Amino acid sequence: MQNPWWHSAVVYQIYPRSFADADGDGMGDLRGVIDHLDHIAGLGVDVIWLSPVYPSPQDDNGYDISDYQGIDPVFGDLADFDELLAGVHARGMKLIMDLVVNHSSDEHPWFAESRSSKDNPKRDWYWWRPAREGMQPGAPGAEPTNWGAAFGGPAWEYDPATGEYYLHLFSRKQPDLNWENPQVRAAVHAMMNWWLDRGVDGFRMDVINYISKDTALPDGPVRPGVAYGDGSASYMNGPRIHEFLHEMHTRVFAGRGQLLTVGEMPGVTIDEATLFTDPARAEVDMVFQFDHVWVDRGADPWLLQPLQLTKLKAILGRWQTGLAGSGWNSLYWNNHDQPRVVSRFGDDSPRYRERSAKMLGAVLHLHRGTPYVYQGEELGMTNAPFASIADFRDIEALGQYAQAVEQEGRSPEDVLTVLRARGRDNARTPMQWDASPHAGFTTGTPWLAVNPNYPQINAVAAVKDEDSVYHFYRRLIELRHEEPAVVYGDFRMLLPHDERLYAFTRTHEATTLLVIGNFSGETVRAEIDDAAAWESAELLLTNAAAPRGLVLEPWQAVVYRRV
Ligand code: TEU
Repeated sequence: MQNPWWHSAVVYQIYPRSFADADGDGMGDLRGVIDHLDHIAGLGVDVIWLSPVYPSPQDDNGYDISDYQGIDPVFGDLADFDELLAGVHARGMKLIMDLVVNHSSDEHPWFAESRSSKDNPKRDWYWWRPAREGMQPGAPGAEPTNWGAAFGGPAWEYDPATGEYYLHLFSRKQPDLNWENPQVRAAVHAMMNWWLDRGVDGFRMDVINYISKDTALPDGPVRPGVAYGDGSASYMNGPRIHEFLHEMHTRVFAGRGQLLTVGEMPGVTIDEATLFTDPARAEVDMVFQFDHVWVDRGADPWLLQPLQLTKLKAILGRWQTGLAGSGWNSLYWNNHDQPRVVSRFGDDSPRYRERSAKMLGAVLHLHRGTPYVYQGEELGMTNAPFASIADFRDIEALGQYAQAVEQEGRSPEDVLTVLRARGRDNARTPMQWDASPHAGFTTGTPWLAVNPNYPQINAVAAVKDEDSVYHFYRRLIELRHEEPAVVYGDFRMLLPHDERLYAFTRTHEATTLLVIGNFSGETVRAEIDDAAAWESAELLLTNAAAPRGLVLEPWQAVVYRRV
């Protein structure tokens, strides 16, 4: 079988709300994206993934959709969308859309019908349940299960009109769709086909491994100090998930060719991912796994864990080996849900910000899989200085803060410390285009404050400077397109017990690449086998002066090639 085109592709994610605001309302829009397409094309990426732009009450910044076949007026209209798609295609790139169908908005007409009465034909399109046996409907603790929602509070909302509860794994404005109902699946398939017919090139599928639930809906385990139970065993990789994804493939993707599908799958295991991405099973092309971004998450969610490099390497190494035979990895440090990687795993101080951002880029991009670049990552954008909870806008940060502080008695300072380090708004501060007010993102008032470091960190400065993070990412992407060993080389982890160096080789036919990243502020010698031969090999790429004798400067990355 011919290798799929996306094996050698790199994807760039746009979070439209924070990308570029052309009309001055403080929120990014499609015109802003159109205006900046050359910035993205200049990096050499192959695909753009657009976070949701559909009509939405914006309770979760567009991940709560009230019309799957339109564009929210905040972002523009379908004519703008068609112009954007044409602009992307004209530059030789593809565009994939976000598909958010585990849940809709509570303002979607489907849900309005569903909640209108118990015998409405769409009642069964969502998860409705009566109060817990023997409890007064609506009373505290009468929810059908003990599950907590991702954004704080219970996962069930009482609806007095019909005296029942509906399930929402995320906010109460994001009711879960009932995929058991074949009409729901058919409606989603029709909608997807409508977008593909319009010319889009695939989908990133939001929490797609949650769509199949154990219909018994049992209570989940409760951890000490936590207000609600964990229901995830009933919906992560649920009983019919493979059937639903294969059916979707058959009804939507089959015969279309040249698409890209990536399933976002919190809690997916390597064994499951092997099945999801086995081409012979026809489900999805690749998945986003979460093990490596949960590396610094401890048993207590409100205690900050420092990075343990050996653990990160063990996780990513396992995924490399696990999907080496069949299946395919996606590779990412950042997206709109994760803190900025240079602040998280690198050193965002002025001295080492650029160098560590490049090192992190090199390590990620030289793994086997399809790399994803999140807007601003190519500039080495950093976490934001949030002074207090009032500076956050994210429904997750606000909801979790309320539950932890008000219901669970956590100290506000502890919770804030974790939100500052890990909160999603770190990724959502506006894109830093230039040194003008609000970083050139908007002429109005931005919906979330621009990071005050924009006079130093911005796209104009980065594009001008040949040594910038931007140009380093451009070279990494170029290398993937030119060197088959980057795409297909077998992965071998070196120095698994080293807490400072991340080292591995990639071997394809006669070519071997050696990649070493120094995850520390110290100068470190890499004690690998065959060091002498590597020292005289071709140095393909580094982010500092060429090392002598495999001695790496703080945060240095080196890539050598031997043929
Ligand atoms: O995120 C899924 C998810 O698991 C999130 O809970 C995420 O891991 C967490 O917020 C990290 O702190 C997807 C979207 O990417 C996210 O933006 C949405 O809020 C969520 O689904 C609901 O649609």
